[in-house]
Amino acid sequence: MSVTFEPDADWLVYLANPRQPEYVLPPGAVDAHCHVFGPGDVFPYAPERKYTPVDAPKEKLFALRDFLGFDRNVIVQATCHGADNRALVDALRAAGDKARGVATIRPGVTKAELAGMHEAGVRGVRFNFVRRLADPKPDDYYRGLVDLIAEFGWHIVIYFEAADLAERWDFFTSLPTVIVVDHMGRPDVTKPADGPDFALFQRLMDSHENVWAKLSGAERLSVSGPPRYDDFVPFAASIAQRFPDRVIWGTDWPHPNLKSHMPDEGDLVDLVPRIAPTEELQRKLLVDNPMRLYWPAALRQQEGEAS
Ligand code: 0GY
Repeated sequence: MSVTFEPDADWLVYLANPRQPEYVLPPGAVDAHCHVFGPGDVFPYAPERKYTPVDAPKEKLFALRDFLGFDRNVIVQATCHGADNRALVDALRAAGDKARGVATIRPGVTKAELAGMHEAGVRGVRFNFVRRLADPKPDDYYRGLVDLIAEFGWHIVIYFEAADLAERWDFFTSLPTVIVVDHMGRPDVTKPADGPDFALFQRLMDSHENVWAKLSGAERLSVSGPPRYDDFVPFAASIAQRFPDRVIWGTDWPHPNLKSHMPDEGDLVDLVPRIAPTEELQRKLLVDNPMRLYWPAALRQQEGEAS
């Protein structure tokens, strides 16, 4: 029997009809941070979830991908599905080679389960330290998971609040894989982008070549708000220009847990040329870097054909 879920009363729903961005995405662009939710009657939300969303099924994500002009998606397991990755895997299988995934796993996951996820397109795990979304665990818990994924060559995505960085510094900097930091570690964008708070995050990237950043989350970090998200831009632009080979970008669709407004993805895509002002930076951010991380074989093939 299927279960019906009632979304949170204050849940904001993604726009049905975003506008076409003015910025034209380069061929092969990857939306490297987005989610699928449910549908809950097919893929039930996790009992331990901290929020219940409105369904955001794969068909809507794929339609948005095509409308905006992206070629590919990286779908990140959202906390409302806990470590039940069935909705993610279903979306990956339906997308064919057009999507890769980042899963959530727990101790006890079997090698066969990991292999099945790998075969579907999972290439990373996400450790979520944001307390309103998950219950963060001691470092050793995550170290056990790192051991489990080693043989699959997966990387690690970490999501944390700016204040967690100092606290978990030793752990984050000891991780052996590529580390992708969601939403640049959630800086306080009311402070200067060249000030001491954001300097710690820049130091993390500067001193650790395995650390990458997602220059996403304008709609959840900005205080100045839509449509231009002016206060977000200097933060993302500084990282894009300083670490051009270790940045990726995503829409963050369907934008879980926003309370102030629901963004128009056309506005978000139009941030790209302000973050990455040259064609070369844009190509790295949207194509080369995510391809290197998630589709290395396809990238090698393209490069072989071009030479
Ligand atoms: C995001 C951000 C959020 C939610 C999640 O997994 C999640 O539930 O990541 C958030 O509420 O900040 O990247 O989707």
